[in-house]
Amino acid sequence: MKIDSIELRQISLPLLSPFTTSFGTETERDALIVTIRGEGREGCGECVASLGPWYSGETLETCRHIMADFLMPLLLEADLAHPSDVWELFAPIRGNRMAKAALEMAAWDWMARLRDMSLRDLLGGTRDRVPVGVSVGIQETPGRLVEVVGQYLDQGYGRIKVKIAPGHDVRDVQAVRAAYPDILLQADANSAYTLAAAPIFEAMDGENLLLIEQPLGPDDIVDHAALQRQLATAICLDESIHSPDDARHALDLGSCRIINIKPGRVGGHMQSMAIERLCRDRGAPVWCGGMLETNIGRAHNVALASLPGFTLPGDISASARYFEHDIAGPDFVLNDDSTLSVPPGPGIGVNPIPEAMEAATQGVETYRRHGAQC
Ligand code: OSB
Ligand code: MG
Repeated sequence: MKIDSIELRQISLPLLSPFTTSFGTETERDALIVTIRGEGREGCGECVASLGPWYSGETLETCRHIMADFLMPLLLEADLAHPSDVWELFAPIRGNRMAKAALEMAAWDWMARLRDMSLRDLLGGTRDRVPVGVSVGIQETPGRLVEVVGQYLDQGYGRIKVKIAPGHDVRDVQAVRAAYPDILLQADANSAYTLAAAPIFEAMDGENLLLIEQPLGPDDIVDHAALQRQLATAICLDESIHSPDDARHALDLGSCRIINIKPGRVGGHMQSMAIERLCRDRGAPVWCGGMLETNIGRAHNVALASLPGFTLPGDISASARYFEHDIAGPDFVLNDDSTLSVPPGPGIGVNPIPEAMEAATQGVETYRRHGAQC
């Protein structure tokens, strides 16, 4: 199968409410939407890098550069039999997993549509509905956090994740736990601490948390292993896991017992599936993380989370949690069992809404295959 053209569209969408983590406050989501066209079909992916290198070293600008100057020339010359070939095709380029993922995932959507299949079926997903929760940003006071959590519980979310950072940790977690003794609750530090902060995590050990996500350095697995030995609560790694090898090393070392898989962070669907398989073989639960995606990235996450190893609720909230006017639809709506339904396809099962896409667009570039008829 040959690709005729690849479009990169930079978009910006205001978030319905600001999202504060240990690395800052986001009030809008900027992203690159990738559209692959060829053989009479098109497929979309979303680059989840941010404007700045806060969560990851990649930014939207480095991704644009790596995609345009290194990855697309390979993809535009390829004759693809299956989207699982894209990861290998990109092997000569090191790192830059968010850039690779955006193109690879667009290729999965495109090729699922060429076969008139859902992405879920092409990936080998086994679920029709995926369990989800909501990730709640840092609030000004523990009281305000309890209020915001209460609003999401009222909407039907069965699992709450609270963001923590120095000054917003033990008291916040204790306040939410005291208000809601029985909910599934977890905390995400986004690498805001060092091993010297172990007492803070020991103080949370009695709060019956499902997991504590990425307490220490963004590439660390050694200190996390030391911390995990001191805690009863499971550590879950997010930032530290870039590949199936990272996942294997972390599980071997005892750095975590649970892994958050974000396809953008690990280089796309193939790498996500390899981590899911490895963790399933080891009996380690995985769940699908989120990057405040539009419905395009969300649809990819929902399809991925339908694989059997994704046994914990994902950070894949309903569309209404993020933006007023998403660039693609139909919206994802929360089912009454705190799940999202996996779209029946074709492909990811959501399509761009041209007017909304146009309104959010900051710039568009199109790259064509030599000799393509368009
Ligand atoms: O660490 O999981 C994270 C958003 C941006 C960067 C990092 C993270 C997050 C989230 C958002 O938690 C979850 C969502 O998309 O709903
Ligand atoms: Mg995280």
